Amino acid sequence: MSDNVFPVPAEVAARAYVDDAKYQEMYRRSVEDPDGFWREHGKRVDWIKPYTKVKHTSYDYHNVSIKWFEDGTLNVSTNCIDRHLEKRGDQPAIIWEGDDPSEHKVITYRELHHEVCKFANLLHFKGVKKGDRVTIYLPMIPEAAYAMLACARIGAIHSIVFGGFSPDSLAQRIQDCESKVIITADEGLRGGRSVPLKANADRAAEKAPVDCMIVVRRTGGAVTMVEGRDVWYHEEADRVSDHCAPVEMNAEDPLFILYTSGSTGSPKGVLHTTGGYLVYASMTHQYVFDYHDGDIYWCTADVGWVTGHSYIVYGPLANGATTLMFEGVPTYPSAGRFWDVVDKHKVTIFYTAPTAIRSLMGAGDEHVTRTSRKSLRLLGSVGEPINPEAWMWYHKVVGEERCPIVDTWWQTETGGILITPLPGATALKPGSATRPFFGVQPAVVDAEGNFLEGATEGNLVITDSWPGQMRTVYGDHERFVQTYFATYKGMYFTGDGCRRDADGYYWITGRVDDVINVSGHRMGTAEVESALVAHPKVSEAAVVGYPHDIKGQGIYAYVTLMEGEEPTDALKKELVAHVRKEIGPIASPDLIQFAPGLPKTRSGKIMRRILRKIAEDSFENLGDTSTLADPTVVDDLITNRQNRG
Ligand code: 6R9
Repeated sequence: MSDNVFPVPAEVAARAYVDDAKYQEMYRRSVEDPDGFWREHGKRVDWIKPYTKVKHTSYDYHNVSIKWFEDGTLNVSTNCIDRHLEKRGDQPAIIWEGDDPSEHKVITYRELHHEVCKFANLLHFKGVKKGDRVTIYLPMIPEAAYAMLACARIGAIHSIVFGGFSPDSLAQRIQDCESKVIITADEGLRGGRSVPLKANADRAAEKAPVDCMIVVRRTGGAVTMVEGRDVWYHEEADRVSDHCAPVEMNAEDPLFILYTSGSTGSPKGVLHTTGGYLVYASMTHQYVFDYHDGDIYWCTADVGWVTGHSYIVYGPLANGATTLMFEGVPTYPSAGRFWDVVDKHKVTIFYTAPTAIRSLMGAGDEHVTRTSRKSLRLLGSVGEPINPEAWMWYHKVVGEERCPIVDTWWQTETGGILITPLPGATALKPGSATRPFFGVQPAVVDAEGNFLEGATEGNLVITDSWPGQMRTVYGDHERFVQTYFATYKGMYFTGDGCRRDADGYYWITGRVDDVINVSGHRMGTAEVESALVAHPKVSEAAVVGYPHDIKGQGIYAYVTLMEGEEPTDALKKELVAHVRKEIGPIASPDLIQFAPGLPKTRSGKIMRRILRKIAEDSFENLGDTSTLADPTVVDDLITNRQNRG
């Protein structure tokens, strides 16, 4: 191994579920005999009617179909709660840490059962039935987990919309899945500031009417309740019983929809189902984080993203774990907040995103070193490639060289982690997600789809299904097939590029499509473009990503104005505000360049390759520009570029 390598520490190997030999053996079996492997591991969840069939999947372009455990029945909420009650009734299921450091709450499995049953009964009382869609637009409060599990208990399909999305984005997601119920809160609280969730939901509901809005009281801020439509959660929950019989679900019944950005069109409703998802989320949670009884596990994601679904709620709770849920932000009240929380709750496993690591790294080591962090034994990273500098800082300063780092590569579509180290088995290389999890068969292909062998670089595909894979795009199976199975026939295309080294380690290099990754949040450039052109002064817009020290990628927008409009700084601000309003703050352009013309081919296609280079401030080698309709536009773009150095 030529790179900087960190071998498995002896103490870590000693307590881990798998060492390298066991990994090799289990991995081999998982790909040689997937049916046998998953027949055995599917038993980790409790089934009402055990499955007899295991894997029934086809990646054939003409007939893409993915089914796992298809004749089994189960309920996700009983797997996450009821089955633990006997042994762990008094064990904390959720430790909630508020935005304000003086606020925290511990919810035992028994209390979780009580809360989820009440919420489920309330939903039932409001007419929600099996298969109905429920939109959840909540801050990071325990009620978010109760609401998810309550839906699962009665067989409703939840669709969580991140609290940072605008009313329009929320409306679009309500409409797409035809949800008739929204669960929201009066306000969210982040970094001492309130987020007007109920007011946003009201505005969304003007465009996408719902029958019922259930409002959780978080801050006590003033809201308008609409008679006949809106109810307070705390008032209604008092009226319903805390017993609720779980609904028997087929393994392939939908569990949730989660919208995610792609390279074209509006966000896609990624659909995950019940059995395979739970088996996969719980198994990866146990093995990747080497979760043992007594661990205090903290994933800092928001439940509005897939990481929150699989690794705050479903995976950990299915394993009877103690999962910490954090309402706030990494820098409030100080840049030492994460480590204060680690010390306060004696967190042993900590899972966060590179963007947070980079921003805390910039805030200075003293925020870290003033804390103890003795409880920590494992660190994790997710959401984007972690640069080796950030990895080294995380390892040295945060983990004091004692804690392995699991750099976990996966996607909303994959349901759970696909490429990752296992702490007791895998020597680490900073910046590499290392090796595939059990049952995952990655491959690297060239632009034509030819397999590239050995040490190589190309596009990352997965050649066979795993239980946590998404099943379809909600309401649009053809879009599912076209997006993931049409580029390279017979394979799942991830949209990511990667390098594989001589040791067979995978290094994810980032998206190869028109998706940008801003602070670990996926954003389709097309979405930002359509928000920009919706502004009356904008005639055309092209959006690309560019390297950003903290965010990983920043949003760079080239904007052509309508005839006669003045390109002013005030207008730039107005455009940023406009995008925030249309999509949400996470889509705010970092840099806007007014461009009298965009580089286009004679057929009118924008040459993004050129725009990317200029945004990266590396325009010496723009490649072939001979197909441009008007090559002179490029000079103007370079002269007026916004990212210098
Ligand atoms: C879980 C999640 C998925 C995209 C994915 C890739 C990037 C995620 C990564 C990573 C390098 C890692 N990504 N984890 N890149 N190393 N460990 O983030 O899902 O929001 O759907 O984003 O994020 O580009 O394709 P999602």
